[in-house]
Amino acid sequence: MSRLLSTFLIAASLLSGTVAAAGAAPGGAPAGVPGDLGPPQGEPIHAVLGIPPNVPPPLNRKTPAKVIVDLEVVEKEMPISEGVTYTYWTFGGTVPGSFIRVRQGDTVEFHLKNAPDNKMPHNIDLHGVTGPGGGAASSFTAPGHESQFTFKALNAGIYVYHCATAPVGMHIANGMYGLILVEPPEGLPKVDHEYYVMQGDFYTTGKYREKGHQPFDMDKAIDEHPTYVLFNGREGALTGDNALTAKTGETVRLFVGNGGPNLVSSFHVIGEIFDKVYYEGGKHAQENVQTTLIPSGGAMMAEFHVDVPGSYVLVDHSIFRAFNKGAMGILKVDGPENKAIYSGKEVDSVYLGDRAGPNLHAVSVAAKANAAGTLSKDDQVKAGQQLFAGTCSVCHQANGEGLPNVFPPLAKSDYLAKQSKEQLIAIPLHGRTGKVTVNGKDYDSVMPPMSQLTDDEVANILTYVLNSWGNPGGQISAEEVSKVRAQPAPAAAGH
Ligand code: HEC
Ligand SMILES: [Cu+2]
Repeated sequence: MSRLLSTFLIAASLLSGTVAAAGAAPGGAPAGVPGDLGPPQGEPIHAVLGIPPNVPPPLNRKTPAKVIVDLEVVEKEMPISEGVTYTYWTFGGTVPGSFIRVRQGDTVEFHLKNAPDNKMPHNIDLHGVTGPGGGAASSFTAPGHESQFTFKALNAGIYVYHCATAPVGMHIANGMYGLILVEPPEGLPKVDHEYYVMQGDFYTTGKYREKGHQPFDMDKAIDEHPTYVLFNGREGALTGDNALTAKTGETVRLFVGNGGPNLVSSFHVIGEIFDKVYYEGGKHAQENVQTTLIPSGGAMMAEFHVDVPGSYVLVDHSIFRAFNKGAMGILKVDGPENKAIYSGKEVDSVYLGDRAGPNLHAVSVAAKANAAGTLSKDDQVKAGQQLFAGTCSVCHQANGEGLPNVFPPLAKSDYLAKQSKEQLIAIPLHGRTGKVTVNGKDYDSVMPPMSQLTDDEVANILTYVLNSWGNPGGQISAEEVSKVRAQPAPAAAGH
């Protein structure tokens, strides 16, 4: 039995006494409404809201209270990826929205404000509310207005809230979702860290990582064909300097929701096993879980202890979403090695490539320079170096030397030096198969097409390759790549 589990059982048995006592209190639970713990007691309390990935502190309250929640809808432009911006609609200025924490039996007075310079009307449907529309029916709010409604939180659990104003899918796709935790009367077992993570799928007119401002694409959304699948609304929200943290020997509780609007998440943490998962956000826990399903508009709570230092990667295990659409986060665990459990060696570079650190800075510098019309060869080389590390180095190696008999060298490659610009651009776009002789050695293998790269990414990578390791130099522009992309792929490159 895990330490966490035994702690929980002790806590539960101690606290079941408290619950019974509360039920027997004067003016206690009226008959007939399960979950009602009686009228609110004491002065009204203003809810402390959690800014993701943070969760407000445990309530440690023994009686039901009146809790006032103030939540403001803010429409604003924010980065969705390095050098890419998106106009989000938010609850509280962040995606996901502010984390709300109340106790079962609380009477919640909800104030929804729609900021005056917003363009759209909004409302809120909280899945923890018993009542029509989960509050949506009472909270339609025009820009510059405020709505108020009150509900009693009858069921303990972790619940999604979201905007439900037409077109509902669009409001959700723009980031209008968050979580509300209704603590059981006895509270949750104590842990060292609680974190707030929410998955969402995003639909932009441009490709994944295509630079500049990207508008919402309704057709892609209807086709359920996301450009990005993200934790906490932005690529890199939980990696590099933004990684979640813990120390060896500590316990962690993750509240993970899925805003959708379309995808179901196969939520997994690479290298960890969840001691407990309160699946679907409800009362029962499954133990020793590897991957748990989180439906769109659903949530779960996972508890585990960390024993071995290193980086644990949060992913949607529908794995293209992790590596090609952004659904990745990191829990960084510090502490002494525990070789009896794991021999050691970092997982970062194995799994993450360029996403391991916040190292795409040069890429956004190049994107900005490109937008301003001042892009220099040097900008391209620097951006290309970072992109090469994430895309090409796994085979051709960081120093361009390749691997004998398997991956040909790009460093001082006589084959590369002979190619026209068009031929060179076609290699990453269409891949390469068949026999090729590089520096006197024959290779007969397959390089897969990397057509997911944008025009400027291909241009920057090739400019970097041309200007590195003694190669002949030169410069390739995004326009040149775009022209080659528009041509039909050669029937079989290399034959
Ligand atoms: C999955 C492994 C893999 C990745 C990733 C990869 N390549 Fe290759 N690359 C190969 C193989 C294998 C060949 C030889 C193919 C053949 O036999 O025809 C090759 C050939 C080449 C060649 C021509 C031969 C030479 O050495 O000059 C170039 C240029 C090249 N790759 C560039 C790139 C660039 C740029 C990237 C990143 C955008 C990249 N490759 C990513 C495996 C890879
Ligand atoms: Cu809305």
